[in-house]
This record gives sequence, C-alpha cells and structure tokens, in this order.
Amino acid sequence: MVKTGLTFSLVTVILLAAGGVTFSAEIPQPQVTQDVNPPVNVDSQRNDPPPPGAANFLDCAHLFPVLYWTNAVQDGVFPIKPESSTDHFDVYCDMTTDGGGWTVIQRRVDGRLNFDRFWPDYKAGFGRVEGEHWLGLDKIHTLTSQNSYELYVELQDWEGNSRYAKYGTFSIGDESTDYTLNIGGYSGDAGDSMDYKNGMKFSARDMDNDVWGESCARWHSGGWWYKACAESVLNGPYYQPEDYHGANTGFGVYWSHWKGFYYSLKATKMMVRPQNFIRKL
Ligand SMILES: [Ca+2]
Repeated sequence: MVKTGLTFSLVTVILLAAGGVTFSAEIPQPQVTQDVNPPVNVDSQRNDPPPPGAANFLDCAHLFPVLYWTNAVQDGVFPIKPESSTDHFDVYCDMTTDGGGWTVIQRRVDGRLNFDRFWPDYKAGFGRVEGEHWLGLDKIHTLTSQNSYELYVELQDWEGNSRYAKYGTFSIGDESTDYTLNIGGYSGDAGDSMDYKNGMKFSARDMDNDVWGESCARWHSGGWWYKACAESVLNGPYYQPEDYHGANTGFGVYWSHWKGFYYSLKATKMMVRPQNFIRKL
C-alpha cells in the first residue's frame, strides 16, 4: 500500500477487507499535521464540520482496517455514525491497546471534569472526547445495540501500576430500561468488580434506580449502575493523593477487587469493541 502520510484532510482508498468485501471510504483524519506520528493533543478544539466520510464508520473498530492499510494507525478523535444514530458524533478511538479498534466511552485522567451530575447529562454525555468525558448513555446504547460488543476497562493507580478488566459481553438497554447493564465474561488482572451490578439500571443524583433504601448515586457522588451499592465506581469524585485519606474521605474512583473500596484511582478508561473484531489483519 502507498503510505499516504497525514497531511491530507481526506484520503480516499479502496481496499480489500478481511472478509473479502471491497469498499471505498473517505478517511477522516484526527489531526492536520506535518508529523507522521504526531502526539495527541488533548486540548485541541474540533470545530470543523465532519468530513464526508464520517458517515461510513459505525465505530472505531470499523475504521481500524482503513487506518491499518494506509499506515495511519494512531489513537485520536474521529467522527462515527452507528447504525441507528441519526447523526455522526466524535469519539476517541484507542487504536493501540489490546489490538486497537476500541471506542472510548469513559475517561478519567486528571480530575478536571465534574462527574457528579444529573440524569440528562449522563444521558447526553459530557466533557470533551479528547480528555475526560462520559460519552453518554444514549450513544453507548446505540453503539452496543448494533452488534455484540465487549468492554475493556483500563485502570491506573498513583504508584505507576496499570491493570485491566475485560468483559466478553457488554451492552446497555435504551432509556425505557433505564439503560440496564448486560455484562459478563470477565478476564484480566484487575479482578471482576462489575459482575455484581449485572442487570442493574443506571442511577444518577436525581434518578434513584438502585435497590438500597437511600440513593447510591448521591452517596457515591456519581452516576453508575448501582445495586446496594457497587464493587466499583469509576464515575465517583476524583482525588489527588494528598486530598484522599481512605475511609475518612469517603469513596472516590475505585475498583475494589484491585485496590479496595478506599483507594481513589489516578486514571480510568472504559471502551467498547465488537466481539468479532479481527485483530490480526
Ligand atoms: Ca435507592
């Protein structure tokens, strides 16, 4: 294949996909730069209208082979349009972790973004996909209902360690189900801190769908799939280490099977990919 570089805003290619289907696609580029391996600028603003090719990609996995065959594989922001979505929207694509092709649905990295929000925010999403964000329950539903999806959860502590939890099955219902969670098939080295909440509805500060007499979302200060309440909460309040004092502070961003209930993590990333994603092209 011809190496196209990254200086063009659009590249048109025709490729033979792994399944033997020939198609053409216009590739939206995440950054306009002269550098063939540009660092991702998390503060960059995306104000340009979507490229014509935006509607071609159902998720980051769908886009991955196109980048692969043009030697343009890199993490970055791309517009996608899931099958039942009425319009395109930007997502952050992790094209390098565990074979790539992941569409990021949640990210905590520095605590700049407040996650203690009401139902409409969790429904629509908040933050900017270049940095900390919640993609939004409607979009997560739209994504995970167009195919069979898996979930990858990446966690970092303050001592430089990383762990992950991968779930072979992940989807959420639509709003009529209060975005009920369907999750299973754990593997990884972080421990399974999501299984307990399988089949649970989503709750936020102003929407109590848990099975506890009080509100888990208010108790934990973040929207999540609570039961009574949870073995992990990745949308809890973010603490710098000097501000966090275990149980005396309360819950933060935690994954109990790795660090316990009273350890607030440095970084989290949740991302989804179709189960039938072909890692080796
Ligand atoms: Ca309750």
